Amino acid sequence: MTTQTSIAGIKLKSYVFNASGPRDVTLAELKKIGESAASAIMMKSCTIKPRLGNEEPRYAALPYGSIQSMGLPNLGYQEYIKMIPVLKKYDKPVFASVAGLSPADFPIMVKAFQQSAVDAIEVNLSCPNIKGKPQVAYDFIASANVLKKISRLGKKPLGLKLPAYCDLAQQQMMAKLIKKFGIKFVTCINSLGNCLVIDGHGEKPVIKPKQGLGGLGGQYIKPVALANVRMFYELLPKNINLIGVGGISSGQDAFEFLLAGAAAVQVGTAFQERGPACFNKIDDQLVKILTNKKYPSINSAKGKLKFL
Ligand code: RRO
Repeated sequence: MTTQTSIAGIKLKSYVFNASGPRDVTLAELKKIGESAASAIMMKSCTIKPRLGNEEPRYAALPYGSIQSMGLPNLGYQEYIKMIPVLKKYDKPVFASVAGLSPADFPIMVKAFQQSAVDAIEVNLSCPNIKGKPQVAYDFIASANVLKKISRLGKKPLGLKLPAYCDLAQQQMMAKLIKKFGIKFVTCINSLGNCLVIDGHGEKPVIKPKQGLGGLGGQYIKPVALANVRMFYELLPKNINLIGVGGISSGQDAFEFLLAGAAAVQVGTAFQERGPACFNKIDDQLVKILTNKKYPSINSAKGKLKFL
């Protein structure tokens, strides 16, 4: 039994790969993902120019996850384009991730990746950690403006990395845009933005940027991520694939996302904390669950959540 799956027609040898963010900024880090059991290589969200990111400390591990305000540290999109031929040698799909600092940045980067050998492009509309810049996908007019600029620049599938929505009306608005602009996959969810973790002993936040506000990840946000996958599974046609991310650290977590309707999952905090061995471990555990439950494939269990 395998957990092979596909996203926007791109074949993946397993259900599990890395989320954009942790351990995927440099070529050396991306090569380690290539060597691992991750079924694809997702690159760090990039900007037009290289960025060092926010001030340290900007990441803290927590009992059930993490909080961070990295601030988009990356090498600039042109460096990632140069890496693609090297990364393609690992015989797995390579995903680019683009995060414009202004609406005009998105078409420049999407066009360049459309002309590269990358397999698909995840458009990040949900970075919570750029000072003075709101998460684009909470503003549906701004989102439509970006999607209009990027939807016809080439044939490679475009996906959206979305923030957590906590109201069905928001998911309905976004689903309309996804359908209108031909988006082929949707990744739910980015870290839960602008959370505050306080070290009561020191009477301070645990990270420095934005007075301690940062994106919460890991087990804390799994119910939010599952709900977003499920609602988009119900709102979108079945040929638009969902990728689940948020609190996946075991095969059981991955199985829950599969029941909710995810075609694949990405691992963020658990990859940061445990390193590349996590991919094989999570996928192996998922295989055991599917075998015990007599599901012969990913597709046979996808979306099969039962109701009380
Ligand atoms: O780099 C970051 O601070 C960051 C990004 Br771009 C993102 O999309 N989500 C996140 O939690 N951190």
